[in-house]
Amino acid sequence: MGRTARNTDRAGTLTGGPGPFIVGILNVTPDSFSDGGDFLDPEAAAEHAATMLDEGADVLDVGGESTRPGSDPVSQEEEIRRVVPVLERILSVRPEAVISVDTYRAGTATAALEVGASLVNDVTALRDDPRMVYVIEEAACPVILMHMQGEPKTMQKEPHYQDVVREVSDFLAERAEYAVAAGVRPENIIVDPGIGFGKNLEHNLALLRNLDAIVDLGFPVLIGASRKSFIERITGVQEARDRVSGTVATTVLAYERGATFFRVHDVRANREALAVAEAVLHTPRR
Ligand code: HH2
Repeated sequence: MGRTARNTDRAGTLTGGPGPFIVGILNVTPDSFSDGGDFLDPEAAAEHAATMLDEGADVLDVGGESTRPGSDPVSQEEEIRRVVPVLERILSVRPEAVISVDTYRAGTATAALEVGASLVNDVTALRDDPRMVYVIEEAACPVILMHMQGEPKTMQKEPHYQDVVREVSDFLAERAEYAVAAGVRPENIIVDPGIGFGKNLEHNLALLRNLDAIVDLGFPVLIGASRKSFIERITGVQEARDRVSGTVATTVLAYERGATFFRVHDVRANREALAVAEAVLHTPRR
């Protein structure tokens, strides 16, 4: 059995579990909104990866392109050039790491799976690259399907919905159906409402408030609210790195509403908050 098969099996066990699971963010980009430029060097990236694993991350999500509002895409070659050496370095020092690759390009996903990534995080929910669904099907690996209105360059200009909760849950149901029709196993699907992706403050809050509509689709739900600007709109905290408390609040509330995967920068704070939330929510009543 090759390394790819071994690693994807491991991720499958994870998605079948009850959670909660922490997905630690590792952006190998010069321009990500909160940690851009910090981890471009594979050595620095591997060190940060090890810290996040030690702090309790279950998965590391490695991305080579920023999708922050207004960002420009990079080429597939550049994305692979950023991501692959980092994956190799992390797995050489922490071979047990479960790594997700944050990409919507089939070529990047293939290259990452070949060097030992275990799952794919596609912010376009398999819409951008028609070959992506077949990469997922063949690797038999978990995939995160995320909702986004528009594209990163323009998505925050004027997001508009009649009924954001219904439209996002219908979209995720349709994308999951598409994946299953192409041979992706339903148990390998994780869905994500895409906090901040073509959504204003009210849209984000409506989705968090009514998360049960997405949980009811029957797939594990991932929330990626970490340090995002809607937290600044509420709290006034301008520096992205300082939005930890606001992030933790979304993690705990989303966990209570049924989400089980949390994509975060600050692993320790979110892990501790989830431990307390789990203890409170799961203690049997007398
Ligand atoms: N958010 C970002 C990137 N990838 N993937 C999923 N599934 N869900 C998310 O909410 C999500 C995501 C944006 O955050 P970040 O990676 O911190 O910033 P940037 O895109 O600037 O690299």
